[in-house]
Order: sequence, then C-alpha cells, then structure tokens
Amino acid sequence: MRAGVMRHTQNMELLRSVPSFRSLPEDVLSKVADAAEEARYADGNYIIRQGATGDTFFIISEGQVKVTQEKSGSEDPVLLSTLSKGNWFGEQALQGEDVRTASVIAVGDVTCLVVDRETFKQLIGVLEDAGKKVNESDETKSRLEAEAGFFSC
Ligand code: PCG
Repeated sequence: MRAGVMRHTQNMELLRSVPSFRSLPEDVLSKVADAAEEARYADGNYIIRQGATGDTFFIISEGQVKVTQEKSGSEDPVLLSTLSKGNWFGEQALQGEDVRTASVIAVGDVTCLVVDRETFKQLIGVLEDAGKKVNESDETKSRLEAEAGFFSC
C-alpha cells in the first residue's frame, strides 16, 4: 500500500474510534483524516503551553499526556487530567479567544493527529447541525445534542 493511503487508513481507524465523532459522516472523517498532520513528542515535551496562542486541535493516536494549569496566585501547576489514545484536546483556544487555557505535556512517547482551525470548524459545524435535526428520534437527538455540547464545553 502507498504511504499516503496507509496513513489515511490509519487516521480513519483512529477517528472512527473517538466516541465524540461517532455521529460524523464518513466523508467528513475522511476530510479530517486527509488534513491531519502527525506530530511526535518525547517524554516531558510541552505539546501546549498555557497562555500561548494556538490554532490547532489534537487527537492522541499513541501514548499519554497530562493536562496541568497554573491558577493565578499559586506557584505549582495543578494536574487537571490525564488523557490517552482516542482522547482529544486543544479545542478551547479554537473557540472564542485563541489563548491556551492549560498546559498539555507528553508522558512518555506520544503521537498526535494535529488538525488546523478550518478543518476543526467544519467538524464542529457538522456536529452542531446534527444536533439541530428535527426529524431524528428523541433518543438520537438527545445523544447528538449531548455530543455537540460535550464537544463545545
Ligand atoms: P486549550 O486550547 O485551552 O489548550 C489546553 C487544553 O487542555 C484545553 O484546550 C483542553 O482541550 C484541555 N483540557 C483537558 N482538561 C481540561 C480542563 O480540565 N480544563 C481546561 N481548561 N482544559 C482542559
């Protein structure tokens, strides 16, 4: 298989495994899989630094990261969460202000798919449209709305 085709197949597998993307049509996932760039980080690398500007969204394809935040007035960063394969981060700076609200640090070797702002917006747009569909069953509607809400919080 050609390298580009293989990369697309691998990216699709990862994107299909992300629960928040379950309602996305294949053609949208395919566009994201095409547009995403792979990035690798070593243990302790800052993938995102709190306070920096940013316009990229990340999906973890291998490894683990920790999310930390420095509260104003306190010296030590607080551990907010630990994320691993299939989890995503970096959406906050893409909504409203473009400032990163926390730091994200690699724990061991990490590989991420990196999505640019424009591609991310299309993705979100589809999730929001899906939440507004009137002909869906109540159950599907509330699930889609919950996912769109989850994605934007
Ligand atoms: P962004 O762009 O602010 O960069 C840091 C990211 O950490 C943030 O987006 C979220 O995607 C992610 N994150 C994970 N857990 C938390 C949390 O509890 N609070 C905040 N502010 N960000 C979190």
